Amino acid sequence: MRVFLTGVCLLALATIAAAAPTYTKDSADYGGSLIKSVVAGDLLEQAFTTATQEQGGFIGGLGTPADLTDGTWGTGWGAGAAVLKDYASAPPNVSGTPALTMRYDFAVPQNVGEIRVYASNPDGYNSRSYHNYDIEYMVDGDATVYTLLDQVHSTNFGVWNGSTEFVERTGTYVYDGAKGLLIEDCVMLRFKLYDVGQTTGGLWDPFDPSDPRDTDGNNAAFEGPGIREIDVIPEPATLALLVLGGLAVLRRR
Ligand SMILES: [Ca+2]
Ligand SMILES: [Ca+2]
Ligand SMILES: [Ca+2]
Repeated sequence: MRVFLTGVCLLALATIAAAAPTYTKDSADYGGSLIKSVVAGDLLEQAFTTATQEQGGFIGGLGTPADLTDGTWGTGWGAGAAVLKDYASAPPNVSGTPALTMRYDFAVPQNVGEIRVYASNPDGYNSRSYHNYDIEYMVDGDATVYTLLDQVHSTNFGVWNGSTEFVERTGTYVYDGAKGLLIEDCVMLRFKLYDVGQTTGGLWDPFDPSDPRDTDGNNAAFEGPGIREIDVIPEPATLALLVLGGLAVLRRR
């Protein structure tokens, strides 16, 4: 019996050890809905978070850093939405240059449960509906910058919007299913968001064919995504404590 239980424990440990960040791809056509909706009041909207635009930017008049974390999807290309700059990886820049790099610092370490990014193009089928990004992070008491995931992309590279699929909006949901906890004691998150396509409708990676990171044989994507929001959701246990804390406050009144 002891051998059996030890085996079960080892299996459980192996399962835990095998846990790793992964993500779900989501998309919907005009009139449709994504599985998840933009969240207001998540960790990127707390007062103690500092947002820094480290590199890149937006198409003039079509976005600011605030639009990425304002808790709204936005209407058309108005407030709440942000179109990232085109031609980020084109000469004189190098292959793989992000269209925008945003860094968020937490004054108080946070337990992150899930990260979500959403994009859409309200004007018709093309690559601005897609998105592609890297996530880096730091934890409390450690100066190392870790990579959580690279090239989180909303559909497969090479898919063509308006022919192989018809998509107005996309979402990616990053999580660690085995633990329910994605990053413990997180003090910094960095998002490197890339251009996603060309003037028609494909999703391309941001690397030239000469770049060893190239996956699709196409030149670097040069059309920016229409980002709607970046949500960072607390892990469920933290969320439960927040709810319990809120209930305790209510009871005291
Ligand atoms: Ca939000
Ligand atoms: Ca928004
Ligand atoms: Ca490529």
